[in-house]
Amino acid sequence: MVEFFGGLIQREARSVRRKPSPSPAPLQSIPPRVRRTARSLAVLISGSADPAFGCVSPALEPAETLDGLETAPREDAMRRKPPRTRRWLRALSLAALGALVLAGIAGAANSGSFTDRPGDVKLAADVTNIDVSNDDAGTITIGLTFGDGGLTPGLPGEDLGVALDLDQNPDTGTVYYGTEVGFALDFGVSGTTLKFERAAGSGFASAPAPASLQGTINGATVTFSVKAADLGLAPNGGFNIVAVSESPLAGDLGPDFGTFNYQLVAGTPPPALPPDTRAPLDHAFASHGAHGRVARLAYAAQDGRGVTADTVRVYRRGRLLRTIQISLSNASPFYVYDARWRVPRTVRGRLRFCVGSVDAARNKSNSSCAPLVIR
Ligand SMILES: [Ca+2]
Ligand SMILES: [Ca+2]
Ligand SMILES: [Ca+2]
Repeated sequence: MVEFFGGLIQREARSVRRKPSPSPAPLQSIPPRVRRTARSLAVLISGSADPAFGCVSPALEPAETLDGLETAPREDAMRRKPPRTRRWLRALSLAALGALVLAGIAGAANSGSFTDRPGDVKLAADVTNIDVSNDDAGTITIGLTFGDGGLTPGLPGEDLGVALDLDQNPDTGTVYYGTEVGFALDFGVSGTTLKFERAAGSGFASAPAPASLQGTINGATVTFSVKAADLGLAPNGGFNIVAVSESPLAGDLGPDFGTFNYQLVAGTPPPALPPDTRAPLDHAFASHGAHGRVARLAYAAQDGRGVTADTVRVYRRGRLLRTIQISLSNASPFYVYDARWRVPRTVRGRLRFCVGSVDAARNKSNSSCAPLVIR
């Protein structure tokens, strides 16, 4: 079992409608899929050998209230085809360039600023800015700034950090957008620790931290620094980054969907993606409901590129009771989603449901099944 960001945290069960992703354009018209917090990260872990980065609970927006969800006619929609629910570049300074020329090495300096919406989470530290820079000595600095709307950063139980896709390939590394390493400050009751993890299979495993890795918190800013070479990055390399803020109750990702790209040398384009040959990894989680009411069937569809179409099937003994299909749309590998099913009044007892997905390249996932108890 593997943990990340302080490990397995019992989470508050609540549902929100997933906000529409700002990208890519063809998916914008697809109604949002519904997600919810993991009831327990331990569930996610125990569902497979896949270690979890952590399930970040959703960011509530005013338009995404629970009440709105409950009254929305989700079931009818589901019956048909239900929804699941800048960097700026700084040119090399002349001084740095001169130093490089003199030293004869391919070093460089650059910086970039990325933003995440302020006010999109209440019960975790609210990621607002991710500032990345690197100097000509090969040190990368990552600053995370948190807004006023969420929890104070650094409270016990919080984990604040980043995951990096070091080869800029979402199809390698973990299912969490293809990240190869993650590091975070883990704020515990007995002190703060700097955690470091590497990809192990589709998830993360604790690993010795690079000697150069440092992490500090100062007010509303968490700052990490590490030598690019210690991460295996070439002097002209780059990476994709996602910031992760977790509390025992909720979480925030920056960006909310996908990753930001950063290049050590200004103006370098990220490498072209090879064809996607990696299938999504699905997990069904034990769920429950009541007859005559809408049951929420919890699952994760984890694809490195974060786009899946899902099929959820409900069985009683060997008999198929219902098939719920979710159109191809953004699916964050950090989230647990709900498929909603209005349970017929006559159905109760121990059922079972299974989930499987395909990604945009039609790679097919495993099938994962879990108990569904209807009272
Ligand atoms: Ca935010
Ligand atoms: Ca990767
Ligand atoms: Ca894939």
